[in-house]
Amino acid sequence: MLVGVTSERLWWQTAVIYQVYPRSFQDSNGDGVGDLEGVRRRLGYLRDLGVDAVWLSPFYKSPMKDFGYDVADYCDVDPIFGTLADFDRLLEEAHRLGLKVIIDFVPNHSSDQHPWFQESRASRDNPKRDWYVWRDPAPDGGPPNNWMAYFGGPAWTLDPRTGQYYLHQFLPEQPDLNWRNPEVRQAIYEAMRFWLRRGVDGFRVDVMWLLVEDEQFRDEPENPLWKEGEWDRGRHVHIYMEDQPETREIVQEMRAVLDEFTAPGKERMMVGEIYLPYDQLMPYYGTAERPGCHLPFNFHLIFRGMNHWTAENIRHIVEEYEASLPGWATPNWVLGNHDQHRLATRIGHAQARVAAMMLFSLRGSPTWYYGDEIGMVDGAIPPEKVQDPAALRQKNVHGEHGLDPGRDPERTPMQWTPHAHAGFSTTEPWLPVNADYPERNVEAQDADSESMLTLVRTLLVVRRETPALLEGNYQTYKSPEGVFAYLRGGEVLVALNFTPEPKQLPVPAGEVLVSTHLDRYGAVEGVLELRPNEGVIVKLK
Ligand SMILES: [Ca+2]
Ligand SMILES: [Ca+2]
Repeated sequence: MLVGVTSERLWWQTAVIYQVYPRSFQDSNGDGVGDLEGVRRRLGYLRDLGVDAVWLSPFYKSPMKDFGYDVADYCDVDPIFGTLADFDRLLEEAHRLGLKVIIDFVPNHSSDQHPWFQESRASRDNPKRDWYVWRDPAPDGGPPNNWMAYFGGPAWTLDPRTGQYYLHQFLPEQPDLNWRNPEVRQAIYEAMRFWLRRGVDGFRVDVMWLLVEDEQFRDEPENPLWKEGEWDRGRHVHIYMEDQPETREIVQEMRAVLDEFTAPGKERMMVGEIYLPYDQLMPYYGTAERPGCHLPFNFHLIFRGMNHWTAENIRHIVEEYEASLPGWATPNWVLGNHDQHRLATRIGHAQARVAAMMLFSLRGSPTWYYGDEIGMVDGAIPPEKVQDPAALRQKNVHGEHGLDPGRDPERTPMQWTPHAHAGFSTTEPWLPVNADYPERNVEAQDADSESMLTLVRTLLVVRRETPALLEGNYQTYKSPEGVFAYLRGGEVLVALNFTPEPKQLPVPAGEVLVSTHLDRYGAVEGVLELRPNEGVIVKLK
């Protein structure tokens, strides 16, 4: 009997979420930048790939100082990506194909060009003054405290017009909203309702753990591990800029907004971007009585797993997570995104296949980054082509080693075909297409029965057709060194060889559903022979 089955499963509890970075997915009008109409034209590809939901990185009206994570209007589309009508067409088409649409939402900060900030900075007595975080200078005229920004330098910028500093956890062009102000909360919730009324299925909420800062603006303690010349923000331990208790209250309020629009068969959800250890991450789920974030992102494979990609380390991360989760909460896993180096670059092509098998066979909702299904690697970005504002701002820090390309390498255009500009655009794209595109592209891998693309499609078919992989519980299965194995629902065995050596795993009788090598099926009994870098899913008898 299948172990761990819940009586009623909601779509987001097992959904495979596919992240599209709209600038880089498909250009439809020949300006070299991807757009919403381009995404719409590629929805058939995503349906055939077998994902359940599409997450779109920001397409809001924006001066693009941080490529759309600086929002100048929460209720409009930037002309570079299209129009609201384009968005509606995309959404309608996605729903027609059975795909959910999750949009990025950026509530921590707006653009400095947002009318709210323009008003707020106009005078100290403006009604919107308190919509952002303003403080007097320190006695020496410097910033109010020692807080540092993510993208370098102090988290405070002096606005000479009114003689006060404003807070920005990111760029000076991204002032933090004041989440202690109830009017701000209501304005942001109303923007969420704007998209929920249009029909979006949910939000990926940007930097959810940074919404609120310490009310007393205390200096953060020094980080003893930080060394001169390293990342500015690493100087301190972030006990006052991050993960303040009030944030969880706000998350529950956001949940209530989503619940206003949730009906049976029409559940809305949110995924929260939260880079925290498990004990600090779990409270974002809320409680069974008063739930918070549906899926607080579990980034541990990215920031603890891939630096040390061994069966033992990954098993430890999975077991620790499974043990930390409240019984009613839905797990989630992710291997890459627009801020992290590419999966295949970090662990190699052979292990990227093993990682894909693991991601799609662990419990809960996995998120997949565009292009990883064809094994795209980090792009080589010549110094004069660097676009990432974070990298450009850190230039001085990295000056002696040349310019760090920041997050551009993982944002290169999707490689669709072996033709000009990889089928992404009819003109030179905003970032160079990777040099390997003539061989590595969707068209080529579509025709190859053992390609990474075929593997991902096959894994998603197996996942859909195997109830134990969707709903069964997780149980570690005893395995030799270098192998991570687990049972799902007591009846499906996943065995993953993290090494380039052959391995043997004692198993009861079963049948191979899929191998990462895509070349073996049929019965196994007694011993499962794993080839180098091979993962196998076995249905036990
Ligand atoms: Ca375009
Ligand atoms: Ca904040």
